[in-house]
Amino acid sequence: MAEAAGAAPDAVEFRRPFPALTAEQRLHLEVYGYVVVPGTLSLDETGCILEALQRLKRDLLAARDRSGDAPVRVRGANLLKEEPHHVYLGAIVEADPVIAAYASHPRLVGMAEELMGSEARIVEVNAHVNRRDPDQDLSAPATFGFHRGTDVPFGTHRDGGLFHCTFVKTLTNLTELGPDDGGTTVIAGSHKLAQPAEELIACAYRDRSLIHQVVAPAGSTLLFGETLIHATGQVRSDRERAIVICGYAPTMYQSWDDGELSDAFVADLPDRYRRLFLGRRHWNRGARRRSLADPVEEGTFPLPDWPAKRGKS
Ligand SMILES: O=C(O)CCC(=O)C(=O)O
Repeated sequence: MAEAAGAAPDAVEFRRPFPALTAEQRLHLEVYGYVVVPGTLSLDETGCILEALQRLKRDLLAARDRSGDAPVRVRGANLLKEEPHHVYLGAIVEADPVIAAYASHPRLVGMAEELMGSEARIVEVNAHVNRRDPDQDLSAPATFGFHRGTDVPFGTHRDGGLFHCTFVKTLTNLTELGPDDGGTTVIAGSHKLAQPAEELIACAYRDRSLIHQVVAPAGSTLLFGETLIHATGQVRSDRERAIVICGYAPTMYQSWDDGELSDAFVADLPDRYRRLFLGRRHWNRGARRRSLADPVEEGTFPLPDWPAKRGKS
């Protein structure tokens, strides 16, 4: 049976906007493979998530100090990288209610679905807190850990003349990002290019105008599809950078986070969030289609309250 275009097929609907991007934002995404949307979080929301991450980081480092070399988990989260200047926190979705709220933020989910061209489920939630690397020679031309999370032939399709990618991320900076503050770097336009990543990266190092970097006020979200070649930027200032990341994929895909949701968290999930958090054993992709002539769905979609109460929208 044909799928309906546009509308979410959810019976008990988790309300999110569609289209969630303005036509200009969608066009930017089409051309460069990424878009930065300012003000997705209010100052208060940004501050709450930052506090939650700092608390989690402290608790994880304290647990690691107690455990010696044994791997640690705190409220489901783990340490994916731990260096004096860079802590990478994994599987953080249950670590604080405000992080689960971030992953289910209606506008961010709507933005991800628009780029995916399908209904979304959460596949990973993590965060980076980093500072300048004391071993880096800042007078040399910067190099980055460029990578992509899926390949162009397998991970992308076109629909209605627009580019879509099955693996999508929202990266929200919780601290201000000026030009020296290590915002994410990307190779603009690489989201559509099936050439080997090494060749594209070598070209971009020869012509650095191809490397774009996020410079944005705190509470802004970088949206991209994982075929876009990207990397953590180089912090040159004295400021600490903190970003929270949610990865989304179609509902029939698996989670690739290195953690399992706890039974208690799953038992408490209201029906309207089950597909977003748990996916679905069904191959209907819940198509999402727009054209550039469709206006953005306006409206205020704040960070939801969490724990999400049953019956509340
Ligand atoms: O740290 C960043 O800005 C980029 C994070 C990243 O590379 C990723 O999520 O795959």
